[in-house]
Amino acid sequence: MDDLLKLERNVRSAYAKTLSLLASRFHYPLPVSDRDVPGLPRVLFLGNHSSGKSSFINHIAGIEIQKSGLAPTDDGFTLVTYGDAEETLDGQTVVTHPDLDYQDMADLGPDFLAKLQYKTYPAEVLRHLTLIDSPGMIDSASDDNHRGYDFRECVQRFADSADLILFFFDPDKPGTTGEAISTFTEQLLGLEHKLLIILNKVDLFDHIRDFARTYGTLCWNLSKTIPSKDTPRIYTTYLPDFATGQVDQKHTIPLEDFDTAREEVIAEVKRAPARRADNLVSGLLIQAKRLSVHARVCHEVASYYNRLVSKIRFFVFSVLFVVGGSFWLTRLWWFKEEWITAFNDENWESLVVPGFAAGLILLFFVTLLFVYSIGLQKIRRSISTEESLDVFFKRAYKGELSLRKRADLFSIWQATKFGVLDVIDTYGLRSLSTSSSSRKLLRNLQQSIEKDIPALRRKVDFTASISTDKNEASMSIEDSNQSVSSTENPIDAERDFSEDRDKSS
Ligand SMILES: Nc1nc2c(ncn2[C@@H]2O[C@H](COP(=O)(O)OP(=O)(O)OP(=O)(O)O)[C@@H](O)[C@H]2O)c(=O)[nH]1
Ligand SMILES: [Mg+2]
Repeated sequence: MDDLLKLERNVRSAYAKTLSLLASRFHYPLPVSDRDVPGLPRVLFLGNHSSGKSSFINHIAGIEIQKSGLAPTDDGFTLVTYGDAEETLDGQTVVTHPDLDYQDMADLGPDFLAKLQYKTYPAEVLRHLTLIDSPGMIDSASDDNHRGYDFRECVQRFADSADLILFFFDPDKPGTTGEAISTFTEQLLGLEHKLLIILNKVDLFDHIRDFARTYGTLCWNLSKTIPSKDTPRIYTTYLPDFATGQVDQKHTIPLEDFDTAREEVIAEVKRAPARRADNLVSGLLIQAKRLSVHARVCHEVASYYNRLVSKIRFFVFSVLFVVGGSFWLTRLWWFKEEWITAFNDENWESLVVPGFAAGLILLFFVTLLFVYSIGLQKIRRSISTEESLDVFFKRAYKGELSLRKRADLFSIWQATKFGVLDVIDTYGLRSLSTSSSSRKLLRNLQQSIEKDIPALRRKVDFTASISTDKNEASMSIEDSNQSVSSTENPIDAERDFSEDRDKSS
C-alpha cells in the first residue's frame, strides 16, 4: 500500500513537472494537481434501489455498517472506509477535512453535503479501500430534482474518480429504470473498463425459466445502452445471508454456481489497489497525450495567426510609411508658408483647403485602421471554427498522418477539439504561447509519452502492493520518479519562457 501511495505521489509529481507548465501556457485544464491529497482506492456501488448495494458492502466489511431494506433506503452517498474506531462524519466535515481528498465535492451543493456521510470501521478488509454506497436509482428519468441535488453530476464525479464501479441489478428491475439507463448512456460512457455488472438476488428465482427471461431482458437492455459490440459479462450472484427458501424443494437453480461469481466480484473489489495503480498511470498517459495534441494544435494556430498578423501589419505600416514618406518628400511642392501665418493669425478661412485635405488624410488612416481591425476580427472568427481547427490539426500532424492512418490520433483530437475551441474563445489567440521554450516543453512531453510513462507502467506490479512483504515490491518508484521528471526542469523552462517573451516584446 505504501508503494501505491508512492506511485500516486510520483504520478502527481509527473503532472506537476512535465505537464502543468505546458498546460498553463495553453490553458489546458489538468484534472490532478500535486496539491491534492493522495486518496485510497475507491469502489463505487451503483444500481437500482433495493438491488442489494448496501447489503453487499456489509457482506464485504463483515459487519452491518449500512442500513438495508426493501423500500428505497439510501438517499445520499456514503463513504465507507477503515478507521481505528467506529465513527461517522457529516458531509460538511468530509469536504473541509485536510486529510481527506474530497475537497472538490464541496461544489456539489449543500443538499448533496447534507446527505453525504463518511463512516469508518475497524474492519481489516477496508484498510486499503473506500467503498462508496449510493442512493438507488429509480424510474423517473426526467425529474432531476427529486433528491434536492444533481444526482447525475454526483454519479459522474464519483465514477470518474473510482477505480472500480459495481452496477447492481435485481430480478425486479433488470435494466428498466430510467435513471439506470441514462447513467449508462451518459455518466458511464468511456468508463466501461472499470465497470462490473451484477445481477443480484438470483436466489429469488423459483425456476430456471424466470432466470433466463430476466437475464435475457437485462442483456437486451444493456446492449441498447452500452456502446460496445459484445454484451459485457454479467456476474449473476446473491448474498448467502439472504437466500430465500433455503432447502426449499422449489429451487431448481443450484445456488452454489452463483457463489463463484460472488467470490469473483469480491476478489475484484480487493484488487482495487492494483486497478488504482493501473488507472493512475493510464490517466497520466491519457492526459499527457491529450495535452500534447491540445498544445501542438494551439501552437500551430497561434503561429499561423501571428505570421498572418505580422504580414498584415507589415503591409499596413508599409502603406503608412509610403504615404507619409511621399507627403514628407514632396512637402516643398505642396506646402505653403502662408498656412502657418494664417494658423497663427487664426485666419480659418484661408485654411479651408489644407484643412479639408488634412481631414481626408485622417479619414484615410482611420478607415485603414478600421479595415485592419475588422480584418483581424474576421480572421480570428474564421480560425475558431471546428472545420478550420480540423485543418490545423492535420497541418500540425502532417508528418505522422502522411505515413499511416492514425485512428488513435483522430480519437484524441475528437476528445480535445472542443477544449481548444473553448480556449480560443475564452482567452483569445494572442494568449497562446509560440515561444521556443514552449516547443521545448512539448518535445519533452512527447519524450515522456514515448519513454518515461510507459517505463512507469512497466514498473508497476501491484501484486506486490497488497502483499505484506514490501521487499517483494517489484517497482522502484524513486527511479520512475526521476525518469519522469528528468525530462524537464520547470524552473529552467519558465526562465526560458520569460527570456523568449522579453526578446519578442
Ligand atoms: N433474497 C435476497 N435479498 C437480498 C439480497 N441482497 C439484499 N437483499 C435484500 O434486499 C433488500 C434491499 O437491500 P439493500 O442492501 O438495502 O439494497 P440497496 O441497493 O442498498 O437499496 P437502496 O439503498 O434503497 O438503493 C433488503 O431487504 C435486503 O435484505 C440477496 O442476495 N437475496
Ligand atoms: Mg442502500
